[in-house]
Amino acid sequence: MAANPVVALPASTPALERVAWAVDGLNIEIPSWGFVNTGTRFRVFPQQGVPRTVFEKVDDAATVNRYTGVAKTVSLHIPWDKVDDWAELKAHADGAGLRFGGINSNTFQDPDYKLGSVCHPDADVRAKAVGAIVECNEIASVLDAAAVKVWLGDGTNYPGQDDLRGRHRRLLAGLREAYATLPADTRMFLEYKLYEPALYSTDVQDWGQSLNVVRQLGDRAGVCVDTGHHAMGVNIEQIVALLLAEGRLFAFDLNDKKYGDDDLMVGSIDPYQLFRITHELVNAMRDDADPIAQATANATTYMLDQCHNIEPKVPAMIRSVMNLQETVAKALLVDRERLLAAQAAGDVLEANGALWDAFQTDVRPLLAELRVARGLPADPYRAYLDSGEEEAKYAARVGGTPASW
Ligand code: PSV
Ligand code: MN
Repeated sequence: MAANPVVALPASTPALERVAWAVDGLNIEIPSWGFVNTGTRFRVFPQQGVPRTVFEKVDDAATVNRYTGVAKTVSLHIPWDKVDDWAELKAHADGAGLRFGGINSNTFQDPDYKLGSVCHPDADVRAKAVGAIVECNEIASVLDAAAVKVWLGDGTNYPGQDDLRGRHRRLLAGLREAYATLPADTRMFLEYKLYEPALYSTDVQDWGQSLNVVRQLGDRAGVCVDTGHHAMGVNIEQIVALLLAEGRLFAFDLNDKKYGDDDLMVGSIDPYQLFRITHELVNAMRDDADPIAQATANATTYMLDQCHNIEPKVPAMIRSVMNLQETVAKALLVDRERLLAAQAAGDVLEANGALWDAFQTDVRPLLAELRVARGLPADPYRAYLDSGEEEAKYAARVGGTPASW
């Protein structure tokens, strides 16, 4: 399998040693588009020091890794990150100590995709969309990337606009064609989203639809859960648990939200929800009785899919990595024996207490110690701010066209 530097968690490790997995085993993938100028549909606010090329986006991802030590892969988005010479980009990433994770297809911005991409009523547009995903497969092969990620903006805005079963048939046909050209050691992630840009029906709207499709594609296709892509109140950790049980939870796009698909920093709005999600993953990693869920959890990709519209981007990314790392560390502290015993005894409060006690633990001093022992700064966020690198970047990146939506 191509690069996914997650190291499996040994199932029975003492609590404090287990926490070290959050520093040594965990990998948090950084999206190239997390460093560009973004905004809402009302306004993009330009920032200083924004990358002008994909090489500079890779540099920013490498900075996040240099300070945190756990962000060893970077995702690309095509065509945003297209270059003439992929070997040059690969050499650049190698030199910066990074590997490529997901290659994300973009079939939502070209004017031809107004009525959809692989589900479009017109066969020529469908062929173009399949071609865009196939191109990502080829790029993944050249870059030795771990995965190709498909998110479709496909859907309709009005009842009756198109035939819903017809669109489903086109979806399956198009993705089968694209999957057939997936490099042998690469995985395909299919992301779902409740709505937006389509406002009435979305062709891959929820985890059930994504699971149904990936099952029909093959063993190397799995579901990508973007935490921002659910209706309010949906129990995301239960979706995670079920997808682990089915062996199809392949990836996360992590971010936080208050209302819609807000793409805020992971753990910034509802850290307990993030804890409940990471608990399901760690719980599966430690569950020798469920080898499918265990293997699936150990191979899951954690990517940050965030837009830093008003906050400085590299510090925000470092903060997000730390938020996730701290939350995973808390999940690693759950006393699983206590939890299982309480569940078996039907002791509701004791079982819930096993989670709550872990969630309430301040793991920051322990993580600081573990980082220092590995030659990393105790507090990566503070160390980056104190380094002067942010201001140096502002001075160095003058002129050219900052990457933007
Ligand atoms: C869609 O909202 C999404 O979450 C998909 O992952 C896209 O590829 C990404 O955002 C970037 O626009
Ligand atoms: Mn996403």
